[in-house]
Amino acid sequence: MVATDDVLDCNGRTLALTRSAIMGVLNVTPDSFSDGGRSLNSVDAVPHALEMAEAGADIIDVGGESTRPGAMQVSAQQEIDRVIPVIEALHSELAIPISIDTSKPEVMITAVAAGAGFINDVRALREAGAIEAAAKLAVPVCLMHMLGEPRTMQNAPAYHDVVAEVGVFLEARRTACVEAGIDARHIVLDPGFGFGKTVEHNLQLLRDLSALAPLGTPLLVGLSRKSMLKALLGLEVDERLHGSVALALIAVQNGARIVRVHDVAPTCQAIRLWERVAAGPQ
Ligand code: 7PJ
Repeated sequence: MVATDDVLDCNGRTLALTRSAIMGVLNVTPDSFSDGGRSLNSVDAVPHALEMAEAGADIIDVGGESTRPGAMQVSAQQEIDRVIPVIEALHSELAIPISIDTSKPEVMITAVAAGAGFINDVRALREAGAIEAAAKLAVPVCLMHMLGEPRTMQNAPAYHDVVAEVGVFLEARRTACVEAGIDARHIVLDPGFGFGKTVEHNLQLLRDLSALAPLGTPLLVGLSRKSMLKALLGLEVDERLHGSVALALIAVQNGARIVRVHDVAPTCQAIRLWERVAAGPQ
Protein backbone atom coordinates (compact mmCIF):
# COMPACT_ATOMS: atom_id res chain seq x y z
CA MET A 1 0.00 0.00 0.00
CA VAL A 2 1.23 3.47 -0.86
CA ALA A 3 0.73 5.74 2.12
CA THR A 4 -2.26 7.79 1.04
CA ASP A 5 -3.26 10.43 3.50
CA ASP A 6 -6.98 10.87 3.91
CA VAL A 7 -6.42 14.58 3.49
CA LEU A 8 -4.80 16.27 0.48
CA ASP A 9 -3.01 19.56 1.16
CA CYS A 10 -4.00 21.78 -1.77
CA ASN A 11 -1.81 24.87 -1.47
CA GLY A 12 -2.90 25.45 2.12
CA ARG A 13 -6.51 24.30 1.72
CA THR A 14 -7.53 20.77 2.57
CA LEU A 15 -9.43 18.28 0.48
CA ALA A 16 -10.66 15.54 2.79
CA LEU A 17 -10.96 12.08 1.27
CA THR A 18 -12.37 10.51 4.41
CA ARG A 19 -15.66 10.62 2.52
CA SER A 20 -16.23 10.96 -1.23
CA ALA A 21 -15.31 14.38 -2.52
CA ILE A 22 -17.40 16.28 -5.06
CA MET A 23 -15.49 18.27 -7.68
CA GLY A 24 -17.68 20.91 -9.35
CA VAL A 25 -16.94 21.59 -13.03
CA LEU A 26 -16.40 25.22 -14.03
CA ASN A 27 -15.68 25.59 -17.73
CA VAL A 28 -14.53 29.11 -18.54
CA THR A 29 -14.57 29.43 -22.31
CA PRO A 30 -15.73 32.33 -24.46
CA ASP A 31 -18.21 30.22 -26.43
CA SER A 32 -20.70 30.73 -23.63
CA PHE A 33 -23.40 28.04 -23.48
CA SER A 34 -22.60 26.90 -27.01
CA ASP A 35 -21.97 23.39 -25.75
CA GLY A 36 -25.29 22.88 -24.04
CA GLY A 37 -24.83 25.02 -20.96
CA ARG A 38 -21.47 23.59 -20.05
CA SER A 39 -19.33 26.69 -20.65
CA LEU A 40 -19.49 30.03 -18.89
CA ASN A 41 -17.85 33.38 -19.50
CA SER A 42 -15.83 34.77 -16.62
CA VAL A 43 -18.67 37.04 -15.42
CA ASP A 44 -21.09 34.11 -15.01
CA ALA A 45 -18.40 31.72 -13.77
CA VAL A 46 -17.85 33.15 -10.30
CA PRO A 47 -21.51 33.10 -9.11
CA HIS A 48 -21.88 29.63 -10.60
CA ALA A 49 -18.87 28.41 -8.60
CA LEU A 50 -20.22 29.98 -5.41
CA GLU A 51 -23.51 28.19 -6.03
CA MET A 52 -21.69 24.87 -6.45
CA ALA A 53 -19.77 25.43 -3.21
CA GLU A 54 -23.03 26.24 -1.41
CA ALA A 55 -24.52 23.03 -2.84
CA GLY A 56 -21.74 20.93 -1.32
CA ALA A 57 -18.79 20.98 -3.72
CA ASP A 58 -15.51 20.13 -1.99
CA ILE A 59 -13.32 21.53 -4.80
CA ILE A 60 -13.96 23.57 -7.96
CA ASP A 61 -12.24 22.57 -11.22
CA VAL A 62 -11.56 25.63 -13.39
CA GLY A 63 -10.81 24.93 -17.06
CA GLY A 64 -10.08 27.25 -19.98
CA GLU A 65 -9.46 24.66 -22.69
CA SER A 66 -12.25 22.50 -24.05
CA THR A 67 -11.22 18.84 -24.23
CA ARG A 68 -14.45 17.62 -25.77
CA PRO A 69 -14.06 15.29 -28.77
CA GLY A 70 -13.12 17.40 -31.80
CA ALA A 71 -12.17 20.48 -29.74
CA MET A 72 -9.44 22.78 -31.08
CA GLN A 73 -6.30 23.70 -29.13
CA VAL A 74 -5.89 27.10 -27.46
CA SER A 75 -2.66 28.93 -26.56
CA ALA A 76 -1.29 29.14 -23.01
CA GLN A 77 -1.93 32.89 -23.00
CA GLN A 78 -5.58 32.39 -24.02
CA GLU A 79 -6.05 29.85 -21.24
CA ILE A 80 -4.36 32.17 -18.72
CA ASP A 81 -6.54 35.11 -19.77
CA ARG A 82 -9.64 33.00 -19.26
CA VAL A 83 -8.91 31.25 -15.98
CA ILE A 84 -6.73 33.56 -13.87
CA PRO A 85 -9.37 36.25 -13.10
CA VAL A 86 -11.78 33.49 -12.10
CA ILE A 87 -9.23 31.70 -9.90
CA GLU A 88 -8.29 34.97 -8.19
CA ALA A 89 -11.95 35.80 -7.49
CA LEU A 90 -12.73 32.29 -6.22
CA HIS A 91 -9.63 32.23 -4.05
CA SER A 92 -10.82 35.32 -2.23
CA GLU A 93 -14.51 34.37 -2.07
CA LEU A 94 -14.30 30.66 -1.24
CA ALA A 95 -12.50 28.57 1.38
CA ILE A 96 -12.46 25.29 -0.56
CA PRO A 97 -9.55 24.28 -2.82
CA ILE A 98 -9.48 25.30 -6.47
CA SER A 99 -8.31 22.92 -9.18
CA ILE A 100 -6.79 24.07 -12.47
CA ASP A 101 -7.79 21.88 -15.41
CA THR A 102 -4.87 22.24 -17.81
CA SER A 103 -2.03 20.40 -19.53
CA LYS A 104 0.22 23.44 -19.98
CA PRO A 105 3.04 24.15 -17.50
CA GLU A 106 2.73 27.95 -17.91
CA VAL A 107 -0.95 27.75 -16.98
CA MET A 108 -0.22 25.47 -13.99
CA ILE A 109 2.40 27.89 -12.64
CA THR A 110 0.25 31.00 -13.10
CA ALA A 111 -2.85 29.31 -11.69
CA VAL A 112 -1.12 28.07 -8.54
CA ALA A 113 0.35 31.56 -8.00
CA ALA A 114 -3.24 32.90 -8.25
CA GLY A 115 -4.45 30.46 -5.60
CA ALA A 116 -5.17 27.11 -7.28
CA GLY A 117 -4.14 24.11 -5.18
CA PHE A 118 -4.73 21.07 -7.39
CA ILE A 119 -3.75 20.25 -10.99
CA ASN A 120 -6.20 18.25 -13.10
CA ASP A 121 -4.40 17.17 -16.26
CA VAL A 122 -6.25 15.10 -18.86
CA ARG A 123 -2.82 14.47 -20.48
CA ALA A 124 -1.32 13.11 -17.24
CA LEU A 125 1.63 15.59 -17.21
CA ARG A 126 2.95 14.36 -20.58
CA GLU A 127 3.35 17.81 -22.19
CA ALA A 128 6.91 19.17 -22.26
CA GLY A 129 7.79 20.73 -18.89
CA ALA A 130 4.52 19.75 -17.18
CA ILE A 131 5.89 17.10 -14.84
CA GLU A 132 8.73 19.39 -13.74
CA ALA A 133 6.32 22.28 -13.17
CA ALA A 134 3.95 20.11 -11.12
CA ALA A 135 6.82 18.71 -9.03
CA LYS A 136 8.01 22.23 -8.25
CA LEU A 137 4.52 23.51 -7.43
CA ALA A 138 4.05 20.61 -4.98
CA VAL A 139 0.25 20.52 -5.18
CA PRO A 140 -1.81 17.33 -5.69
CA VAL A 141 -2.22 16.18 -9.30
CA CYS A 142 -4.82 14.13 -11.12
CA LEU A 143 -3.31 11.97 -13.86
CA MET A 144 -5.93 10.96 -16.45
CA HIS A 145 -5.78 8.29 -19.14
CA MET A 146 -6.54 9.35 -22.69
CA LEU A 147 -5.96 7.35 -25.87
CA GLY A 148 -4.76 9.85 -28.49
CA GLU A 149 -5.67 13.55 -28.56
CA PRO A 150 -9.10 15.21 -28.10
CA ARG A 151 -9.38 16.04 -31.80
CA THR A 152 -9.13 12.39 -32.88
CA MET A 153 -9.57 10.23 -29.79
CA GLN A 154 -13.05 8.96 -30.64
CA ASN A 155 -11.96 7.62 -34.08
CA ALA A 156 -12.43 3.87 -33.43
CA PRO A 157 -10.52 3.50 -30.14
CA ALA A 158 -9.35 -0.09 -29.64
CA TYR A 159 -7.84 -2.10 -26.77
CA HIS A 160 -7.12 -5.79 -26.14
CA ASP A 161 -8.06 -5.36 -22.48
CA VAL A 162 -9.14 -1.84 -21.66
CA VAL A 163 -8.96 -2.21 -17.87
CA ALA A 164 -5.46 -3.74 -17.96
CA GLU A 165 -4.15 -1.20 -20.48
CA VAL A 166 -5.54 1.82 -18.66
CA GLY A 167 -4.11 0.38 -15.41
CA VAL A 168 -0.64 -0.06 -16.94
CA PHE A 169 -0.69 3.50 -18.30
CA LEU A 170 -1.78 5.02 -14.98
CA GLU A 171 0.80 3.04 -13.04
CA ALA A 172 3.55 4.12 -15.48
CA ARG A 173 2.54 7.76 -15.18
CA ARG A 174 2.37 7.47 -11.39
CA THR A 175 5.90 6.03 -11.34
CA ALA A 176 7.21 8.74 -13.69
CA CYS A 177 5.72 11.42 -11.44
CA VAL A 178 7.22 9.96 -8.29
CA GLU A 179 10.61 9.71 -10.04
CA ALA A 180 10.27 13.37 -11.06
CA GLY A 181 9.85 14.33 -7.41
CA ILE A 182 6.06 14.45 -6.99
CA ASP A 183 4.97 13.22 -3.57
CA ALA A 184 3.22 9.84 -4.04
CA ARG A 185 0.57 10.98 -1.56
CA HIS A 186 -0.26 13.86 -3.91
CA ILE A 187 -1.23 11.64 -6.84
CA VAL A 188 -4.81 10.91 -7.91
CA LEU A 189 -5.60 8.66 -10.91
CA ASP A 190 -8.48 8.81 -13.41
CA PRO A 191 -9.41 6.27 -16.13
CA GLY A 192 -10.66 9.12 -18.35
CA PHE A 193 -14.19 8.09 -19.27
CA GLY A 194 -14.96 8.98 -22.88
CA PHE A 195 -11.36 9.91 -23.74
CA GLY A 196 -10.58 7.44 -26.52
CA LYS A 197 -13.15 4.90 -25.34
CA THR A 198 -16.28 3.31 -26.73
CA VAL A 199 -19.39 2.90 -24.59
CA GLU A 200 -18.38 -0.72 -23.94
CA HIS A 201 -14.91 0.41 -22.81
CA ASN A 202 -16.51 2.94 -20.45
CA LEU A 203 -18.86 0.31 -19.00
CA GLN A 204 -16.02 -2.17 -18.49
CA LEU A 205 -13.91 0.47 -16.71
CA LEU A 206 -16.84 1.42 -14.49
CA ARG A 207 -17.51 -2.24 -13.58
CA ASP A 208 -13.84 -2.91 -12.79
CA LEU A 209 -12.94 0.47 -11.34
CA SER A 210 -11.48 -1.02 -8.17
CA ALA A 211 -8.87 -2.89 -10.28
CA LEU A 212 -7.32 0.50 -11.10
CA ALA A 213 -6.46 1.39 -7.54
CA PRO A 214 -4.39 -1.61 -6.44
CA LEU A 215 -1.85 0.64 -4.75
CA GLY A 216 -4.41 2.57 -2.76
CA THR A 217 -4.05 5.68 -4.91
CA PRO A 218 -7.31 7.68 -4.84
CA LEU A 219 -9.39 7.53 -8.02
CA LEU A 220 -11.17 10.50 -9.59
CA VAL A 221 -14.00 9.80 -12.02
CA GLY A 222 -15.79 12.07 -14.49
CA LEU A 223 -18.98 10.72 -16.07
CA SER A 224 -21.19 13.79 -15.71
CA ARG A 225 -23.33 14.53 -18.80
CA LYS A 226 -21.04 12.43 -20.97
CA SER A 227 -22.14 11.08 -24.34
CA MET A 228 -22.49 7.49 -23.12
CA LEU A 229 -25.81 8.72 -21.71
CA LYS A 230 -26.83 9.53 -25.28
CA ALA A 231 -25.64 6.16 -26.52
CA LEU A 232 -27.28 4.16 -23.70
CA LEU A 233 -30.46 6.14 -23.04
CA GLY A 234 -30.81 8.52 -26.01
CA LEU A 235 -30.44 11.57 -23.76
CA GLU A 236 -29.44 15.02 -25.02
CA VAL A 237 -27.03 17.09 -22.89
CA ASP A 238 -29.79 18.94 -21.04
CA GLU A 239 -31.56 15.66 -20.21
CA ARG A 240 -28.61 13.89 -18.57
CA LEU A 241 -29.02 14.92 -14.91
CA HIS A 242 -30.59 11.75 -13.49
CA GLY A 243 -28.33 9.44 -15.46
CA SER A 244 -25.28 11.44 -14.39
CA VAL A 245 -26.24 11.18 -10.72
CA ALA A 246 -26.69 7.42 -11.13
CA LEU A 247 -23.27 7.06 -12.78
CA ALA A 248 -21.57 9.14 -10.07
CA LEU A 249 -23.16 6.96 -7.40
CA ILE A 250 -22.08 3.75 -9.16
CA ALA A 251 -18.55 5.17 -9.44
CA VAL A 252 -18.41 5.91 -5.71
CA GLN A 253 -19.80 2.47 -4.85
CA ASN A 254 -17.10 0.95 -7.06
CA GLY A 255 -14.26 2.83 -5.39
CA ALA A 256 -14.05 6.41 -6.75
CA ARG A 257 -12.92 8.88 -4.07
CA ILE A 258 -13.55 12.06 -6.08
CA VAL A 259 -16.34 12.59 -8.62
CA ARG A 260 -16.14 15.44 -11.14
CA VAL A 261 -19.68 16.67 -11.78
CA HIS A 262 -21.69 19.56 -13.23
CA ASP A 263 -24.77 19.05 -11.02
CA VAL A 264 -23.40 19.31 -7.51
CA ALA A 265 -26.54 19.43 -5.34
CA PRO A 266 -28.27 16.27 -6.64
CA THR A 267 -24.99 14.32 -6.82
CA CYS A 268 -24.17 15.33 -3.27
CA GLN A 269 -27.58 14.20 -1.99
CA ALA A 270 -27.26 10.78 -3.62
CA ILE A 271 -23.73 10.16 -2.43
CA ARG A 272 -24.24 11.37 1.15
CA LEU A 273 -27.32 9.12 1.47
CA TRP A 274 -25.43 6.12 0.16
CA GLU A 275 -22.52 6.80 2.53
CA ARG A 276 -24.93 6.87 5.47
CA VAL A 277 -26.41 3.52 4.44
CA ALA A 278 -22.98 2.00 3.81
CA ALA A 279 -21.69 3.22 7.20
CA GLY A 280 -24.04 0.75 8.99
CA PRO A 281 -25.77 1.24 12.36
CA GLN A 282 -24.48 4.33 14.23
C1 7PJ B 1 -12.75 14.81 -17.40
C2 7PJ B 1 -11.86 15.84 -17.09
C3 7PJ B 1 -12.65 13.58 -16.69
C4 7PJ B 1 -10.84 14.57 -15.46
C5 7PJ B 1 -13.18 16.47 -18.69
C6 7PJ B 1 -16.43 16.61 -19.88
C7 7PJ B 1 -15.19 16.56 -20.65
N1 7PJ B 1 -10.92 15.73 -16.13
N2 7PJ B 1 -12.14 16.87 -17.92
N3 7PJ B 1 -11.68 13.52 -15.73
N4 7PJ B 1 -13.57 15.23 -18.39
N5 7PJ B 1 -9.92 14.41 -14.51
O1 7PJ B 1 -16.49 17.08 -18.74
O2 7PJ B 1 -17.44 16.13 -20.46
O3 7PJ B 1 -13.36 12.60 -16.92
S1 7PJ B 1 -13.84 17.48 -19.94
